[in-house]
Amino acid sequence: MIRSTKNNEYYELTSPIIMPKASGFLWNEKMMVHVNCRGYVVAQFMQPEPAKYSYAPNLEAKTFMQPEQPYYAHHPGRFVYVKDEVSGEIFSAPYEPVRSLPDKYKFSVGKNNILWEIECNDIVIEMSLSLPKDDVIELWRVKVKNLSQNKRKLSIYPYFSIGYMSWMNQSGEYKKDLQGIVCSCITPYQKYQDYYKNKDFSDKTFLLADKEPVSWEVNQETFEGEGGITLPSAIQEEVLPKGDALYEMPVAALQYKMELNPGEEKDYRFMFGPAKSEEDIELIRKKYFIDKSESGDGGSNLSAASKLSAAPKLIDGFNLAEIEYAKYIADGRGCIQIKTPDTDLDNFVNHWLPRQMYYHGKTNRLCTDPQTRNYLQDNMGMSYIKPKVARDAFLIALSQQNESGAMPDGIILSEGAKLKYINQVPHTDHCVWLPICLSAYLDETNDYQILDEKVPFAKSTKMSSVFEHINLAMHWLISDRDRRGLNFIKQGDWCDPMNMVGYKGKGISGWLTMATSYAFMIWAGICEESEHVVIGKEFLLEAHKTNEVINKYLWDGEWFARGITDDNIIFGISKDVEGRVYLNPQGWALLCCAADEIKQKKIIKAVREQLETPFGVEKLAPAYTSMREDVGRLTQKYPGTAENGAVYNHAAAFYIYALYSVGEKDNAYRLLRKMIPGPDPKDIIKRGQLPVFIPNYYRGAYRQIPRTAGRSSQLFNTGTVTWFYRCLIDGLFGLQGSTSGLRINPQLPSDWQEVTVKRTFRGAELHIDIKREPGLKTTQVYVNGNYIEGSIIKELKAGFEYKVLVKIPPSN
Ligand code: CEZ
Repeated sequence: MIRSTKNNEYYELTSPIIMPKASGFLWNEKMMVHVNCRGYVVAQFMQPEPAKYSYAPNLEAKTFMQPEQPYYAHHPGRFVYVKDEVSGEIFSAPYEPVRSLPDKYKFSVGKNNILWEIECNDIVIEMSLSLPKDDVIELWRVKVKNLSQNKRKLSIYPYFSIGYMSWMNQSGEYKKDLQGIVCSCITPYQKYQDYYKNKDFSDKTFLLADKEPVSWEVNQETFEGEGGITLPSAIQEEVLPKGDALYEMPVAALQYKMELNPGEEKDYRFMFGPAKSEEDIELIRKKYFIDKSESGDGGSNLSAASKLSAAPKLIDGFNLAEIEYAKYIADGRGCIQIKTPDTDLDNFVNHWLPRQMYYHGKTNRLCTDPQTRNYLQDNMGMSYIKPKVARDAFLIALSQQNESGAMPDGIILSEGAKLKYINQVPHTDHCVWLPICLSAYLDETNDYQILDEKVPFAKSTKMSSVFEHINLAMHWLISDRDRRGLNFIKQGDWCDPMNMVGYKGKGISGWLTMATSYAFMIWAGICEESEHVVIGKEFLLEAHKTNEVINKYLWDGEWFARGITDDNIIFGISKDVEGRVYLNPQGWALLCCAADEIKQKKIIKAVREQLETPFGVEKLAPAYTSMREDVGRLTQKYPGTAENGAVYNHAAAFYIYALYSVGEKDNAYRLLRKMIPGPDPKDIIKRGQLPVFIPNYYRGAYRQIPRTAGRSSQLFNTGTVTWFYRCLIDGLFGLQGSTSGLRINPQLPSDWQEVTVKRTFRGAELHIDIKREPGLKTTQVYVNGNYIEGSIIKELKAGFEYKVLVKIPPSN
């Protein structure tokens, strides 16, 4: 069974096998843990580059977070083996590695913690994971309960995987004074320069316990023995061998023995994470496990040992950290609380969507050089949550602009960081995101003063205003075109792996030319509002000219082409067998107004017939099944995955936003709804993902490979979420900010009669009822009972509450 709890604080799954990849994630600004329902965990922290403290059992390539993370028996995880000392029966919580099906099972994904409740043979194991707000530590609780009518003799074995830490040096041992296991390694390197770079790394991994174990084992092979990970030999003995690991693969396994009377329960707490030194680990122990209530002075004078078996109601750092973390996550609330006929949509929008946006804005996907388009779009989302964060991000990004007007492929966020991976491949689209993302910030805050902020350029002392910076970027887009007026693509645009269309310097991107036209339109609007009227008119003209070029060279008759290669081959057109129609040119042709009404109808028809699936709208179809050397790496991705024809939600969100921009409210809502798993449990199971985040894609190639279609990538790093939010604010509910106030223009799906929205806007709180009114021709807005002329609510004051009634015409 899959359901949201009454207060929507958790999404619950009551089987470990119907959705084996179902997952949740927790983060703070230094770390992220992605946890699946069976106990497997992908975790990373920043030092400042991403690093691990629980590794795979073999050497693993350092890379960015990948979609469709494969799991396997020795995949890193956090488990508790349970042995009935009388019957010898063994099971493990949450499910891996023993995989004995429990009598009862519950996986609960929360916003600031993740819970499991496992019942086997009248023994209940409850596990919970939370994080502190600032430190890199996993905070685990384990509770053991005896539900049977007789006394039970048990052993439990918390098992935290360490894995293959280093080919240069790895070891581990139990440290009595720290009451925990400490494993150490040296991050491998060969160049002497790296010694100095690595020497301050947190190369230790610790597992600290609040209660003293009866035994432990730190040597993976000794722990498993011939029994293997599913039935380790060591737990079949009376006690664990208390071994260490000496350039052997370590593990962190402890043993607790207990006799539980009927109804009795026992609690344990553990901390797992990286550290530089044992002194640091000692400090962590003090900070989190020393009871603050008793002595109020942090208890430093009392011996650690006496503190360890702490008094029942503890006020220690561990508990305070959980409370503080819950506050931190709750602080990332959005600016709308909705109540619609679609309660599952309400749950997602009110509880989960802003959380995923906050994660992006606060962590920048845990990299020190986020791709420029990701950085701008992720922080665009913060305009609705923490506008100051968005403001600072725009200024940081512009300070790394070249004096030529070009934007870099990545934004350096920490000193000494370098542009890595995809940021070493030249992409031509970064400038378009400046006005597009800034406009959402200006709509929400009206902070046009930002345009006057003086900001430097990369490697230069020259300072210019934000307005001049963006104006320069717009001129750069005009300059980076071929003789037809179409924008070059070099080795990629928004589509990263479209790397061979223009690497010879001639190929153009149809999508980017449309995005450029849209950026010009948006910039013209911002110029207009900031009294740069002449420049505004200039760019409006540029947009019109660009739309003419788009229609001249890219219209294929029923839809728009994706681009033209170095060899002047137009692709993404009806005569192509694979990659015949791409979604992005269609959506952005609507956005930049290049498509007149006839063309709008044609492209919406083409998308619906060729790209729409039960799981959303695909990025292109048919998916490529072989390399196309004048398109590139994209065509080598497995058909239906990622950019090669998946339901790539970011592209789908653009299309949905575009549908709202041309008033296609029912088409837009249908596709928006398909982006969230469910509400039908069969759909959630097919996608294999709980509706607690939007993944970057669901498998596509629906008409080619139906078996895997709809499967979630489980990758929650995606620019989709901020655009989904814009679709709600600017489209579905039409509660979009403007210089003169809040513009009311709802586009409810035809079968909705009424919704209510609590909208926080520039410090004011608006309680908005939107209702269909029989016989009404145009929308009418009443504020505190007074009819207001037009559709903009003006002079809203921060700190004030307003009751708003919006009457809308009946659906035709
Ligand atoms: O990365 C994303 C980028 O972060 O791909 C999007 C792009 O717009 C985002 O900025 C579409 O291409 O290199 C690859 O092949 C990867 O597929 C990346 O393109 C992709 C990563 O999977 C992260 O999703």
